[in-house]
Amino acid sequence: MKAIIFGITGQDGSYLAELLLKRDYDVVGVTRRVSIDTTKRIAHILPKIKIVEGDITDAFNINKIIEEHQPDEIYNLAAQSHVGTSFSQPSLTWDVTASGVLNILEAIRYSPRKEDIKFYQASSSEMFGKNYTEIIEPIFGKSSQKYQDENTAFLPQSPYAIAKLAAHHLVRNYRDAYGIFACSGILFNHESERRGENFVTRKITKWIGEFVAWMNYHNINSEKLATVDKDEVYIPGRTDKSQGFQFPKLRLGNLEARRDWGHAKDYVQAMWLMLQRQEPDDYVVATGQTHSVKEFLKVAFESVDIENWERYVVIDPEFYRAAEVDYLLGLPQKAKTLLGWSPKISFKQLAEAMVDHDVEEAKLRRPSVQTV
Ligand code: NAP
Ligand code: F7E
Repeated sequence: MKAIIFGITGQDGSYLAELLLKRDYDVVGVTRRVSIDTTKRIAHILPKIKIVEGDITDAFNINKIIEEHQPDEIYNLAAQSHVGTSFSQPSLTWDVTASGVLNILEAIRYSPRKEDIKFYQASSSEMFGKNYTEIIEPIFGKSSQKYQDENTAFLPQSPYAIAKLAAHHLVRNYRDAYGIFACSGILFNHESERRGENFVTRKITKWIGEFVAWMNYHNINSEKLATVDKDEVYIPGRTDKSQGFQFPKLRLGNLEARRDWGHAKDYVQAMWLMLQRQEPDDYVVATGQTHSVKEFLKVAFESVDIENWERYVVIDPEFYRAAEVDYLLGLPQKAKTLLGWSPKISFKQLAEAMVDHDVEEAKLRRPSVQTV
């Protein structure tokens, strides 16, 4: 079997490539030309992958790649995937995240091998935006529950979500109109040790890693922290505060937002399973649990024995969004029943694994212990 992965250098692309290699696929990864090396996440498997240069906004190029490599499966994970950035770069977001998908679908539509190609599109829970379904009967042991599933109407809140929704409808339309085996996975937030550093979970765990390394470097523990003012954490050791050891606090936006967070390793399994079914379809992939950013902060800080995370966080309106998605909780019943899929890694395990990884990584950058 041969698969093409668009977006192989991203978080999900790296885990999916590992999964497909384990299943003896020939993996072709499409990377765009940039001025620095973007293959860090797949460096360990690079010799086993065929890398080709391509950009999903270039229709001719995409067509050529698909014709040349004759894949059995195509996974489109490429996108401008940051919701905040989509407010400042809506046009680019549209070109990559919506039009790019059309380019791939058109290439499949006119391919002489159309019948033999299965296509996966990375749809997103952001498409639900402000909407949810509410039931009053007991579910999950509670008397009422708000959730999103395949039947919940979409109400996107950002240029990213609107581009993803356009792509989602294109996939459905090309499936109905041209009989293409095309599936959309409506994936809720999934994170990992390889998550991009400007998504909230990784931003938090990277900060913790650097902070722990900084404390170790200066040979201090949390009780020794002297003054904590608005923007910096200070440690005594010099004559005045301006010369004392200091570390910038963690600057975040809306801490009340709730997300259904799972681990990316679990979620790429669901992508593959969708393409192994007899019929193409769309599936919600989620854990069925929701947590606020505050809850993530608590679990992440507690995993390095810091109880009072509030002392280290500054609310910075720069990270607020023009329109916010407040609540996401996915019900993955269809994926459980039809794909036999369920997540293995819990919220707490996810946060702890990310913190452990970033503490270790920061240690390598700041290895020695100095005495104050
Ligand atoms: P990611 O880490 O941001 O990776 C995005 C990938 O797209 C990167 O490989 C990037 O390449 C590539 N890319 C961007 N623009 C491109 C272009 N014009 N042509 C070709 N490739 C391009 O995203 P992720 O977290 O792995 O997510 C994978 C997909 O799932 C994305 O479509 C995302 O929108 C969607 N999704 C993610 C989540 C989540 O929680 N992670 C949830 C739902 C849906 P570079 O390395 O060169 O930048
Ligand atoms: O934000 C809040 C922010 O950027 C989560 C993408 O993979 O998942 C991801 O989109 C929440 C939001 O992810 C900061 O306002 C607070 O409410 O980590 P995020 P996202 O927007 O949910 C979906 C499913 C995708 O499809 C996307 O591709 O956290 N938040 N303070 C912050 N967010 C960020 N980034 N930075 C902050 O400082």
